[in-house]
Amino acid sequence: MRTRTRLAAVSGLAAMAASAGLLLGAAPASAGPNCASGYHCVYYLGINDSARHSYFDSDTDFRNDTFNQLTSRTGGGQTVHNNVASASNSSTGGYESHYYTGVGSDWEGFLFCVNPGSHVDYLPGSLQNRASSLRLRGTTSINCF
Ligand SMILES: [Ca+2]
Repeated sequence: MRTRTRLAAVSGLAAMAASAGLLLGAAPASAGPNCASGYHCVYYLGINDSARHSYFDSDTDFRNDTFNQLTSRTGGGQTVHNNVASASNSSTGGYESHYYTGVGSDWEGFLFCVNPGSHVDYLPGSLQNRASSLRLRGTTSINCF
């Protein structure tokens, strides 16, 4: 009986070690503020005080999107196109969020990018209210927020 008990304890430890190894081996999840895991979020004004829209993938045209989350805040229901003031990146796949002034998949007019797990709360004035599309990219050498 004593031997059996000891074996159970040892295999329990092995299971714990195995699950710890799995956690370490998983791709790191990067959480930006006020943005659900896996999403690339934009805000009408500040990250914590305005309405939000969350993108799960690239989007070639912000003209058909609205700030449809946290809509009781400033900017709720407004179009996303030319109204982005802040951005947060909670990518779980390590994707950078790249924003452009152009509409369409030719990705014209690069504006700025946000690294996984990073954010920009109020873009510099010259970059505010200009984003029209979002492209998810893997790690680039471009200097992002
Ligand atoms: Ca769209």
